[in-house]
Amino acid sequence: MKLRDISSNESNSCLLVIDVQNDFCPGGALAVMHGDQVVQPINKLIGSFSNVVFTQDWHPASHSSFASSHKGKPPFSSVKMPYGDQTLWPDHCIQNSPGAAFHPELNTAPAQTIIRKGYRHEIDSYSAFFENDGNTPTGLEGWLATKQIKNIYLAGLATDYCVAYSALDAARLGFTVTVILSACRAIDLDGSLARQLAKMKNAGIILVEKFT
Ligand code: VGL
Ligand code: ZN
Repeated sequence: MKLRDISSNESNSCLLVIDVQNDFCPGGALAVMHGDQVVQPINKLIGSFSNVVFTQDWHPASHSSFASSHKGKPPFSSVKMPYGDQTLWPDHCIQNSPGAAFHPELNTAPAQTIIRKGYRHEIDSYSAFFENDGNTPTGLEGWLATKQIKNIYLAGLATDYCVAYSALDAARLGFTVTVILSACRAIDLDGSLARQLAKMKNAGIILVEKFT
């Protein structure tokens, strides 16, 4: 089957654009290499979908996922939280800060809803569906269900964190999931990109370079 045979502009498909925010782009607090290069491909993709949802990493100051909240712990080290291991990050995407804003060239107008995540002090949320305890819902599943959406296409930042966690949760929930890799960029911490790509493949997620 050719990829173009999958009709993305059908009402049962949704493009999920993950965390295309200033702090994940060059010059930002948690810059992903070439993170800004996803903007133009995503703007193009948006035109092919009749349903578009954005996510926004949205932390309070002193969030528990920030290394600065853990004395003696450097960024990119890890701590045990009640819900499991948590990587510690530089302070990023603080609510209402310029770093938390979407990239200025991202076409956000078509967004039907914007899911904010990581807004509770004690818990991080990589996935657009569940917080990092794997259990607390963001509400996105219900939104998609009431719209009768079955197919999810993902693009954004970062491939190996918020995109992968969202894709894996979507697959677990029974959606047909496609990740458009040319519209994603990765953090790649200690081999995380290869690990997460393998995990996604194993979960039956369709990984494509391009969407045409
Ligand atoms: C993300 C680390 C921390 C992401 C968010 O959007 O992939 N990564 N917060
Ligand atoms: Zn974050």
